[in-house]
Amino acid sequence: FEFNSVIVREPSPSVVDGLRAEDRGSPTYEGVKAEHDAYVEAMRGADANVTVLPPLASFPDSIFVEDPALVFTEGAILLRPGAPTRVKEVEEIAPTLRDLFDVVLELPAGFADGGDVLTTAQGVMIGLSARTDRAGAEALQANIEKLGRKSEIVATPEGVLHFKTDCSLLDEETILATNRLARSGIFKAFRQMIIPEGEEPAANALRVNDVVMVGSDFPRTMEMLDKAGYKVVPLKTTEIGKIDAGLSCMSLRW
Ligand code: CIR
Repeated sequence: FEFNSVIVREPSPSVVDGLRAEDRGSPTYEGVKAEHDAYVEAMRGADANVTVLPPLASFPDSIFVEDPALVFTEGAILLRPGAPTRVKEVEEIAPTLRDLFDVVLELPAGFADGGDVLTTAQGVMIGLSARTDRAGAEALQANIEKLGRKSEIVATPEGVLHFKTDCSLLDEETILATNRLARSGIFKAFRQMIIPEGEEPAANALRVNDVVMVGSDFPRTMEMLDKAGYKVVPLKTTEIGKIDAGLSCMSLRW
């Protein structure tokens, strides 16, 4: 959770057409832009150097730069998003990663979204989902090993978009998770904080240096983290939430 550098991409007006599993109404471009602007400010406030990429009108979901690539201090891995409309986002972000990283690996097989990958000090967890298949997860494991890290393949709860939709890292030994994911027992090596019932989308929080960014629509989660001593930065996620996104989705961090 200690990061010097962050990449984000400005939303395009086409973001209103972003993918969603269930239609709860489209977000407005102005609303997404305001949430994104506040996010970039929060990143700078957390002492990260932010590279802001230009909007891509032909890719409505390209604001969610976490999905087409995975980055570590040791190098970057270009992924293959499991949603057909998102596959070519990889070509769009690749030149930036080749500029910024000495080592850039490619996924030789399968599909994998960065939203399914949780990096912890113990190792990298790769969640199988509708976007990340076993071939992609195994190819990703091989690449992660080349970068000198350990990884394991785990399950994402049924009907949940990404593994990290339901969990985030709070510090070296603590995971914030929904009850449905925590129940599976995969976080037994960690201390767990469980999301209060009804606030499940708050599980996609984001620790960056000394702050934890949390969706401001989730007061009970914010209070729980605040009481536990975390420095909570509330950020509005109402509009991006309509297209199944949360706070980790909008950046690559290393
Ligand atoms: C999608 O369905 O791909 C986007 N509408 C949301 C992506 C959210 N990304 C993430 O959780 N890493």
